[in-house]
Amino acid sequence: MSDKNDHIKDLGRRHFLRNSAITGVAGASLAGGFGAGAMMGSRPAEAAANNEHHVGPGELDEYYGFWSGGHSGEVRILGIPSMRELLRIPVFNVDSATGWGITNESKRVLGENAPRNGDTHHPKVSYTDARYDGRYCFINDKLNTRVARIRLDIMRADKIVTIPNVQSIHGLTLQRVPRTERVYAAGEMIIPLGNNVQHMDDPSEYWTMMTCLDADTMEIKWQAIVDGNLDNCDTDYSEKYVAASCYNSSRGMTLPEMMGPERDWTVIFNVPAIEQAIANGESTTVGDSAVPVVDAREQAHSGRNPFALYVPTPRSPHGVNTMPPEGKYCVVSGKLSPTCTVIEWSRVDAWFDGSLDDPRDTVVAEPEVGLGPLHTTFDNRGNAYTSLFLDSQVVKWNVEDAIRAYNGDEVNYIRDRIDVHYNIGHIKASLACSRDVDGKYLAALSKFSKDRFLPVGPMHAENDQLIDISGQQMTLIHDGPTYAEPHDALMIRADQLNPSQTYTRDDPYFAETVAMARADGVDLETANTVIRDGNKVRVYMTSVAPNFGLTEFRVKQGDEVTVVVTNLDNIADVSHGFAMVNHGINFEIHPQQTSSATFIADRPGVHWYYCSWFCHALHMEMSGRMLVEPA
Ligand code: K7E
Ligand code: CUA
Repeated sequence: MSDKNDHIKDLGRRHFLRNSAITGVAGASLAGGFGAGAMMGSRPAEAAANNEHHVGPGELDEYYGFWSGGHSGEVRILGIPSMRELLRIPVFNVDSATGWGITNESKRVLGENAPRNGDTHHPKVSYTDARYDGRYCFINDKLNTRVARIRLDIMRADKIVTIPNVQSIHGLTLQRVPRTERVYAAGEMIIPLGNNVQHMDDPSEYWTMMTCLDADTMEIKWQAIVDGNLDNCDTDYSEKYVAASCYNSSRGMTLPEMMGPERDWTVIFNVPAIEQAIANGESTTVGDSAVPVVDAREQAHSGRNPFALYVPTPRSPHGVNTMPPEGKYCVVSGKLSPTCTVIEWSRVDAWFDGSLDDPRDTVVAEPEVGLGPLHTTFDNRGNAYTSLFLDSQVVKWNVEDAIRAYNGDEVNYIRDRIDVHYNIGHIKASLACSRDVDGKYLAALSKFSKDRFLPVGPMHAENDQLIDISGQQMTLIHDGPTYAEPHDALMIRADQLNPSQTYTRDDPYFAETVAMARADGVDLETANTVIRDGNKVRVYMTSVAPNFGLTEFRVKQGDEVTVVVTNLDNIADVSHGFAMVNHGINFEIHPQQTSSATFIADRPGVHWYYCSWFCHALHMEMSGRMLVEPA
């Protein structure tokens, strides 16, 4: 498809954003200071010549990919390597196809008055012994300061928690061993403690916190007050630490103020020390919240801070990623510095136990990798891969060689570079956040697609690219247009997930609806009946393709009507939908599921309902009438 002229054109376009970004944001100092390795030329990306990665019609993918949906508020599942989109899991948004945000079951998870949009960034799948166990996916909402848990058997969120005392949850990460018992959520924006209006005009009193949730109950265990804005975070491969990058260590309110310092820091929280202090009663609370809070700010401690280690890190650092399979190092990507900072976890132990004094002595390498390093991922051969936002490249570098170079050896740690299209953010190699890291595929989530796809108006597709990293050189094998704006992704092996094919009748997702029926004396599997309770009317019906158990029901104008549908079909993929015309009601009822929605019958007359999921040759005929008598 491409010829030499296309390539020249491509070079002209790809450097546009890089140059404007350097002059516009980072200033002159950012362009300087490159080692010879960093200047090594890159190969333009070419599509793989052969089709060994092609997944043919009817063939199944090797990996599940979990994609954040960004400001669509959802999480998506892709098949890898085909990059076929398999599912969208609505989380913080409203979804008409499934009825998420419309059904009573989803409203119980979302909260009746909670916002119905979100900004999802960092999906994380739960672990047992640092391996994916396929139980849950956790996801943050940067927009409305929430964390959600998605059950991976039914692919629906079952808990959504609003985090108190902070604004904006950005980084999200999980305890890896012995299993995921804790979820860490990094608060980004700084505000006065308790958002106390007395300090509104005094930014020196603005702070944020790291939050720890119990992964089993989704209750908040504790929060730790910290200096500077928290960005991304990751844990080690023990139960001890969570590290977060911090930008805006100067706690500025404007961009020039935020850009001030040459170094910000990586802050590493000592979880056992924090939890011991709380057990000893050495915590406080903030505002109306009952969550135990410890003070991990530097100025709160006269001697060594027992809760947090602040490692000076250049400059507005962004991604934080622990290197598999043993979790020996943590790589912090420099964003406005052309470097990555490599921290050795055992030296973090040494700092907390007092045998190391200078926080910078936890750093064992600081390779120069290119312009705008945002996130780093890994293969199983000791190599790191860093996304370079400004260079629009992925750079592959060897971690042990970078350590040798830091110690003064003449060694080129850069292994390869590949162009991506364009201005990449997150990057993730297959299984790279787990012990099972296998070094086969790398997803590169590019923020701009410009000329890679047919134009569709001012809003262009994003471009999720797939790169084969199994060889010495990286090979681009797929461009995948995607709807705005995925931030992060991860890949787990297909055998590490075992989703349900149908619901079970005792699923807790609709247990409250079942309890409501029981209180009404209704057996959901047999009854097709209408229960009146004052001006509240509960309509119970079954569905079996192609019939609803009730083809009509009668209510009075102004009644609050709750329709409860139980799908008795027991064959995988035979789903029904219940759609009430002109009432904004549509929801899914999958095999053996019970779903319900409540609305006001505010207009007299005939109102048709119909099945909205294609289920049968007589699907169009699967319908009924709500007859509303005038008040
Ligand atoms: Cu780099 Cu929110 Cu993970 Cu976007 S963040 S890129
Ligand atoms: Cu039931 Cu379509």
